[in-house]
Amino acid sequence: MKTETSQQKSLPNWEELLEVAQQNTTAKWISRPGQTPATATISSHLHRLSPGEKPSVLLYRDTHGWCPFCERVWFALEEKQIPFETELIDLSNKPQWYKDMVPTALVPAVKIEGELVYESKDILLALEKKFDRFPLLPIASQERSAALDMIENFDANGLVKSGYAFLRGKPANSEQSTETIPEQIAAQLLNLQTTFETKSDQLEVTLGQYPGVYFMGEFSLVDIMYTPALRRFAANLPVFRGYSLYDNDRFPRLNQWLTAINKRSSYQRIKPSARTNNLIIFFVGLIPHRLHGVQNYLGLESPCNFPPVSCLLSPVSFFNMHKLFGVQPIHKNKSLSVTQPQPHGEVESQTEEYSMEAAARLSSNYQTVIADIIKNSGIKKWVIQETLPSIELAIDRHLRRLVHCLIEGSIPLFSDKPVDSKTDQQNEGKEEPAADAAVGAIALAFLRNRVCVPRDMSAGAAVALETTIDAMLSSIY
Ligand SMILES: N[C@@H](CCC(=O)N[C@@H](CS)C(=O)NCC(=O)O)C(=O)O
Repeated sequence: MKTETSQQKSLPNWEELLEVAQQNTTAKWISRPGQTPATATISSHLHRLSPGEKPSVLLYRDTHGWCPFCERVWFALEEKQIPFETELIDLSNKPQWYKDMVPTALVPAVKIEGELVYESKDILLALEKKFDRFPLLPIASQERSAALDMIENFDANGLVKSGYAFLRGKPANSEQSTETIPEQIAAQLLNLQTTFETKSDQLEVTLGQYPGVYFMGEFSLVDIMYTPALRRFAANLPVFRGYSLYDNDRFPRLNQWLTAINKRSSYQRIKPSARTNNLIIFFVGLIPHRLHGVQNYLGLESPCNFPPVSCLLSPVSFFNMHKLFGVQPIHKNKSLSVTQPQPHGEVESQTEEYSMEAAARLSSNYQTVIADIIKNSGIKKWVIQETLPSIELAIDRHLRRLVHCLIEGSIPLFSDKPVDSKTDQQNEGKEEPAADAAVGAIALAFLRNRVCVPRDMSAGAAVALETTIDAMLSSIY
């Protein structure tokens, strides 16, 4: 990154920023006017279709991109390079037609050439049967049946259940901790940890059965089955239990596997960031069986209020939920916090493409972002109606600086104020630097913590955004 120089101080307008950013990113999103979220990622392989040809697969998945079962199907579709359309289902208010159509009423579901398939495992197998390009099951019959066994026995082996029990600090299926005395709680936690470790030892053995990093040697549906849960544990356990899977000498193969999955190119647009995975656990808490479909039950504001680049919850809901069900992050190690961006071993490479994606996402959606900051950051309480327009302009300018720096790859210094005729004319030289910095600090910190991955942008783009915001914030006063 270079430092912002005087030549770069003239701030472009939003249209100019959007144009440059869009020219430099391949990440594509479609608009969903009047819906929430107002944009959605699209299949990376739609361009394979001839003009006018409709994709043969329609994927129904959750609006916020939190569902680990949808993640499996989405991953397989990208891996097999199948062009597909997506329909987002609001799990807090499932449409009647969806409940009528899918017997379980759960996501994911797909239509393959109009034929409905539901349950993530069955969808993966159906896709495999229908689309033979880029096979995700071994060809050799013995290995194929071993892979099918592993897929079939995924739930029965108890690894995922033991991981979530350890994370919740409560035995599976219990709402209350069975213990109340600190020593007993600690003993119970140790028990849960031991069970999880024993299950993970078995996984380590399974990973060693074939040469190569993946379960079957070559990447397969078995890896896809395990990806969402294991990546969530790798992100959540350090924060909530002080327990790391990465760099854990006990699980060298699992470490190699996690690293390989994280880098797989088909996974880059799909994967949640560690930060999003932790925020989900922190805010939503863990409810057995119904991990993510719990918004209404918890009395949240309607998720329809969530703007597209934004996310999680209002501060009020945050505290209520946190008290009700949330898992507490531990503070034994001060360097760990719930918003810790990436666990060790999962640091995203910073490429220009990611910075451009973040810049494009923000500049295509800036009005919603500004409205979200004003509505939900708390800033509104401290300003009188007459000053609101100038606050809006100041936020607009801080966000354009952010996007400008993402595009330029520069480190923004707050003291180096760029010329911006729009706001400078309005303020007629009356602007107070500290007041302006206060608005910038609120807007940028709020935005950084609201981005939800992969819903709002890819994990790589979110890291580029966070890094640039952090650089801006560190020079703000
Ligand atoms: N066994 C199902 C589980 C799917 C599932 O639990 N989906 C959750 C979202 S993560 C859901 O649809 N929840 C909505 C609800 O419980 O009403 C599968 O593998 O597809």
